[in-house]
Amino acid sequence: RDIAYDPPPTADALHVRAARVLEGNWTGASTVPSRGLYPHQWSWDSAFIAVGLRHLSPLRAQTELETLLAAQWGDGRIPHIVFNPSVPLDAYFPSPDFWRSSTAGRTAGAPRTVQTSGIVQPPVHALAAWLVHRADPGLSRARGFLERVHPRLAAWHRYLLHRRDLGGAGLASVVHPWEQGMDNSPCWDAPLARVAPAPARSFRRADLDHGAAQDRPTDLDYGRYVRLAADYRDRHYADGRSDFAVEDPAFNALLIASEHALARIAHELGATGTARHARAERLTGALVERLWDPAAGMFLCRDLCDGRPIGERSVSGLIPLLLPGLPRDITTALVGTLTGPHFGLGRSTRLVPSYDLLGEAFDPHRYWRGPAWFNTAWLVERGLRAHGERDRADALAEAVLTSAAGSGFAEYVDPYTGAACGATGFSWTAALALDLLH
Ligand code: 9WN
Repeated sequence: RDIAYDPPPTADALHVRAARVLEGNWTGASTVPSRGLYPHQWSWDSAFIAVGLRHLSPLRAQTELETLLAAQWGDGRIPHIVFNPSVPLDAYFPSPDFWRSSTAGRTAGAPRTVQTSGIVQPPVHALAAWLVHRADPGLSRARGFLERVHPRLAAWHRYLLHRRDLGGAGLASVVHPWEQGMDNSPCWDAPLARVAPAPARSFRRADLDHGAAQDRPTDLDYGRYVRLAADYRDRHYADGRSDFAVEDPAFNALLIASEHALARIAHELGATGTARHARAERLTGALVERLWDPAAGMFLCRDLCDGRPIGERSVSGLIPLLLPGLPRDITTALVGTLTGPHFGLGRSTRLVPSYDLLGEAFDPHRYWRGPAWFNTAWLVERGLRAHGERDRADALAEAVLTSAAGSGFAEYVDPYTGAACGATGFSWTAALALDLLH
C-alpha cells in the first residue's frame, strides 16, 4: 500500500460522519439545523452549512443559499426562519401563525407563498456565496449562480445599512436577541430588563421537548423575546424606534466581511468592486470608533436606548478579528484577550467560550452564557489565520475537529471539557468541521 494515497483513518471517519449528518438534515432544497429542535431553515445556519456543503456538493451548497434567498422580503431583509409547510405548527415556537409574515409583513414586502419570521440574523451570506462559488467556479458560472444571488445580496446589505442604521453612525443594529444569533447572551440582560415579558401562559415553548431546560434560555427570557417580536409584528415590521436596539460587533463584522465578499462577487461579474471595498473599510472605521474598548481589549456592544457600551465580554467582541483592515494594535490586543484569563484559549479552554470565564453570569452549560460554539470557533480561526497567528489557528482548527467528532457534532459544548450540550447531529457543527478538514 502506498501510504501517500491513504488519508489518515480518523480524518476519513470524521469526513464520512459529518457528511452523514448533513445528508440526514437535508430536506431536498435546504438543510435543517437539527431534526428535532429546529425543523425549518435558519438564515445564518444555512450560510455556515453552505460553506461546508461546498466540499460535498457545490450544487447543494448553491441550492441551500438560493432557497433562503427566494424567501427574501421586498425591503431586502432575509428572514431568520423560512418555515417548512409540512412540519406541524407545534413542532417549533414561534410558529408561522405567530409571525404572520404574509399579512403583518405585507407592507415590508414579505413573500406571499412562503411563511417566514420577520426578524433577521447575522449577514454571513455573501461571504458564504463567495466561498461556495470558489469551490466550483465552472459549475457556478454555468448555472449563473453569482448573477442570480448578487442582486439579492446587494438588496440585503442595503436594507441593513439603511433601514437598520438606527444609531446614525453607519453600523447596522439588531432589534431582537434572536437577530444577533446569541439569544441569551449576558450582553442582553441589561437591555432586556426594560422589556415587560409576555405572560408565560400566553405561549408554549416547544424547545423544551428536545433540549434540557438547564441548557436553554429561561422562561423569563422567552417572555421578553415574545414581547419584542410581537411588538415588531404589530408595527408591521417597520423599522424605527424599538425597546431593544443594539449595535453588535459580530453582526457588523460579518456585514463588513460580507461587504468585502460582495466586492469580489461584483468583480467576478465584471464590475470593479472598488466602491464596496471602500465602504467596507469605512464601516471598519465606524466599528472601531463606536465599539472598540481599549481597556477591555475587545469590542463591546452598544445599547442604543441609553447610548452606552454594554460592559459584558462576549465572544461577539472577538469576532471582528476576522477583518483584514483592523489596525495592528487592535488585532494584537484581541489575540491577547482571546488567550488571556477571560477566554483562556489554549490555556484553560480549547474552543472559544461564548462568554467571559470570569463574568458573574458565566455558566458552562447554558446556551450562549459560556458554552463554546463551533461557528464562532470557525470565525475566530479564520481571524487568527488572517493575522498570521498560524500556530494558534492550527490548534483551534484541531480542537474544532476533535470536539465535533467527540461530541457527536453537538450544537455547543462545555468550554472546559468539550462535553456535548444541546442537540447532537447539528448541521453547522458538521459543516464547519468539514470545511476545516479541507
Ligand atoms: C432562535 C438555529 C438557531 C441558531 C441560533 C441559536 C438558536 C433559535 C432558538 O438556534 O436560536 O432563532 O430557538 O433558540 O441561538 O444562533 O441560528 O440553529
